[in-house]
Order: sequence, then C-alpha cells, then structure tokens
Amino acid sequence: MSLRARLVTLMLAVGAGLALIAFVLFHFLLPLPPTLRFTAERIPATGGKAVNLTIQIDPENDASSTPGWPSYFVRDVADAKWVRSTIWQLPAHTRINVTAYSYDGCTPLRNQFWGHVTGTSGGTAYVNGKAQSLSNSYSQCSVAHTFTVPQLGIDVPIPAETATNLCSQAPCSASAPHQVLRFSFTTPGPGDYHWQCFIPCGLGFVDGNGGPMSTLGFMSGFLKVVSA
Ligand SMILES: [Cu+2]
Repeated sequence: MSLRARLVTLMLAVGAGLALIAFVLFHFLLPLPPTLRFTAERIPATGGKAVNLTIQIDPENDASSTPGWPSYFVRDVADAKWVRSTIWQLPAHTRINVTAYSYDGCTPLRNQFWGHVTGTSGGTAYVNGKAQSLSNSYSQCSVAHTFTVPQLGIDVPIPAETATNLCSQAPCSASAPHQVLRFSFTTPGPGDYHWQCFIPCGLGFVDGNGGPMSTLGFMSGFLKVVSA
C-alpha cells in the first residue's frame, strides 16, 4: 500500500473513531433533562418569599428505554404537570420549601451517615407530619433514596413506602401508596450545585451505582442557583 493510501486509510479510521465518540457523547451521555425554573412567591403568613418545590420519587419512570429505573419527577408550576427532571433553577438566598411524595420501597443505606438529616431548616425533615432528624435504616428498612447536596451539606433520607403494591406507572398518581416528606433549606449564592441520591439504587448494575445512579435525570441532578 502506498504511503498516500495508508495516510488516507489512517485518516478515515481516525475520522470514523471521532464520529463514533461524538455519537456516543451526544446520544447517550449528554442528553440533559429539561431545566425547570422556579421563582419565589410571597408567603402571606410570614410576609417573606419562598419557593414551593414539589417532587415525587418513583420506583419506575416514563422513559421507554429504561422503564425500570427509579426516578425523580418535579411539578412544573406553570401547568402543574409532573416532569421527569432533576435540574431545577432556583433563586439565590431564598427559602425552598420542599414537598416530596415517596412512592418507592426501601433499599438499606450502605453508610448510616446518610441517614442523618443535615443542612435543612432546624436540621429537621417531616415524615407524614412527624419531625425526624435521623432515619436508621439498619434497625428497619426505612429509606428509599436520599436527596443529598454534598457542597451545601444537605442530606435528607427519603422515607420508603412499606406497601407491597407499589406504584407501577410513573409519574405516580396521588392514589398510589406513598409517604409524604417535607423539609426546607435556603439556597446559597449563585452557582451550579450537584445533588444526588446516596443509596446505590441502580439494581442490576455493579455495586448498584450504574444506570439511574450514573445518569443525570434519574438519581442525580443540579440545583442551578441564580441571582434572585
Ligand atoms: Cu436512589
């Protein structure tokens, strides 16, 4: 083969390799869930402003390619529809009141550290109206997932639903058995803050850390904090 032919072959091979890498990047790794934007509303009782953020955590999701992956949905304020997204834009230095409907069953924490409620208002979360600062998933299988923002020191164990007839179609309807979790936190200054679940809930993947655990939009996302 002539030098020219070898060079052309090499360039074609390199080009094909780059095209393959670009395809994998754009089609599998980079498709981001939509960013849901939230603004503060005036709270008549306090006169202050806050964001009311409503989410649900489901044992399944509505993606046809990966229906068995657990996922987070967030309620869009514009039309009250549930959207499968974990990227939420929030105003800076603002109180965020989170209501989370948990439809998934338990998976034990690998490290009880993540059973502590930290970084929330009063260091507390309310499970079905009851204040809780620790969920001991060693003494009882009580945690389904966690909502953890390491950079902000926020960790909230998400209570597990104990019914055996778990919701089987996401987004789950209010009539399916679920736990209600409420907590508040205050956003810091502007920036992108990564959050994730710390229960390795990717069943069927190595150490439970693949699949939904390693794909944005399922068990991890970003708080995109912007100037209010
Ligand atoms: Cu999880």
